Amino acid sequence: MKQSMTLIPTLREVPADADVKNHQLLLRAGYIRQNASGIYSYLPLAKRVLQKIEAVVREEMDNAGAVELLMPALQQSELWQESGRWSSYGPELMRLHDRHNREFALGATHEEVITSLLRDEIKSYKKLPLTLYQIQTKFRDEKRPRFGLLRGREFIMKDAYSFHSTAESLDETYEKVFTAYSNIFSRCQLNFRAVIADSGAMGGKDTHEFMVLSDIGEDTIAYSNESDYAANIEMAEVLDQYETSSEEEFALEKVETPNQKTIDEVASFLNKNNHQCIKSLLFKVDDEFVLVLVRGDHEINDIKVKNFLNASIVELATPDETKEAIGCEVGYVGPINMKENVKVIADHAVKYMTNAICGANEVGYHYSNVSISRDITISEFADLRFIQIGDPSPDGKGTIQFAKGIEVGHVFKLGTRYSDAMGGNFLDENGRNQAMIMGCYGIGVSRTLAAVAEQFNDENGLVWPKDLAPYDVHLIPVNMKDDTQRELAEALYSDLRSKRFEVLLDDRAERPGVKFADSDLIGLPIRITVGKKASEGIVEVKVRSTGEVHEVSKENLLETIANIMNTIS
Ligand code: 9G3
Repeated sequence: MKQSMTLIPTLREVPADADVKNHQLLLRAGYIRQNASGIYSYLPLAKRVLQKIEAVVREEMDNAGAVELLMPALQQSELWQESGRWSSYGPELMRLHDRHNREFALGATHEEVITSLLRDEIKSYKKLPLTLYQIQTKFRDEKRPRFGLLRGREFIMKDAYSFHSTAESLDETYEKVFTAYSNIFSRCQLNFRAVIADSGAMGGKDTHEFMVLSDIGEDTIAYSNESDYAANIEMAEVLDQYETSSEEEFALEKVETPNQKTIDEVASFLNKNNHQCIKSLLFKVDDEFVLVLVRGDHEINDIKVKNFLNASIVELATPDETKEAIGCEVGYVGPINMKENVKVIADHAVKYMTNAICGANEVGYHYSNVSISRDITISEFADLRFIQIGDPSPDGKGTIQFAKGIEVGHVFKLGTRYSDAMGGNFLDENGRNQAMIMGCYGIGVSRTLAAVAEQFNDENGLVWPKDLAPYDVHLIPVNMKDDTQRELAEALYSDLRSKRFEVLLDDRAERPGVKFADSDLIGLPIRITVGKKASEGIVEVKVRSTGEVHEVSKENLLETIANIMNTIS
């Protein structure tokens, strides 16, 4: 490709509203341009990188036995009414009316569409299992689009859906797709972890997120420093492993704590530590109130509360709701003599507390010397807290560290949540009507491009892994007005292309400094400079990732380029 023929609008300055590396560099190097908040054009260089990533995705998904199709982005609302999600999703689901005033959604995901397709086509277990995937633009009206392509309102996703007559068959496909994902992200040279995740609104159990480790990641990963255990912080299990204290239990005592409400305030006022206090928070769980207790130095994990109580809605009660339900304002709430209609559950760590502090359900008062077994009626103990750095890893190996992650993939065992709701049934080998068992598997393709850009750059610009770079070689004649340089460059251009290298020729009449700065920004793996020594048939070859430079005769050039491409990653 000749640069005078394409569109690579590089920028000198760092754009003001881009505050992470990948966003700044993809804008400056002329890969993307924003059309509206969270909505981008992929310019020619980005389009080529997308094609490279998609090629890797297709190869691995096809190896896993999946078959590609393409579904509509316009989805009739009736399908989402059947699954019940038309009402459960709010403004994030983009909706529109057609000319007949019928309601549609712009596809945020395709469980409804694929299930409605297959319920008409699959009648017998003999047609199962089946794994279908597509690579398509998705629409989600994110409240806060940010970080360029990392969180957009229109983005490219590979979404796959598998259909099974047995749970074992789903397990097999899940493993195959899991392996495909590991291969995909390894081939993209990404530093990723597969982490245990929460299936959220999707229902079903068993789900993993593929997280690229990055300081700008929005998710927190809890991982072991001595094993491959890794989990989304929401899901990381905390072992019920605490020391039982040998402290003598003293008599319960009501103490004045005027205007002392937070754990920190109460603990310091009573000359105690946070871990000697019981944190009592009231939650609205579906339509009842539950008082959740954790040790004062721990945080309640509402996802765990929700999963433990098998609830669909779990929200912290507002101060007013707390006052009305318990008759006392937050800050003095405690579990002792709690009202009959308020269930009390506690994190495992609370079980081991002695002579603890808790609210007295009276403004200005707390209890001290609280004995859990003597003074509190707790209906159940469970793992209800967020794991913390230094906690033992749930697999018993090592201790927990934290890292930030960018979610680039998510695989789910859905079960029959959609086939039940939408009549996705088949006749099993005994002629019985059964609901198809489903899995679904997503990769953020445009997000993966951004994650690669975030991981691969230096102070001068992007540094693409060779398998994803828009071109292999950047061929730069320093002076296009110099016949020798121009002719040698054009000869090398056709030689390289005849050997199937992808070449970007900078044939612009720009100053050398501009050409080299642009070349560093664009980040192709190899740069060939045709300069003063063109008259001797000598060119300079520079490896973008290592900075190494070689002077090479044109006779040896093709071999040199092939060797470099075989050694870099
Ligand atoms: C919506 C909107 C946003 C959404 C969803 C639906 C996330 C939604 C979860 C999934 C699950 C899997 C297939 C590929 C892999 C992920 N955000 N999810 O369902 F209407 Cl606005 O998308 N879908």
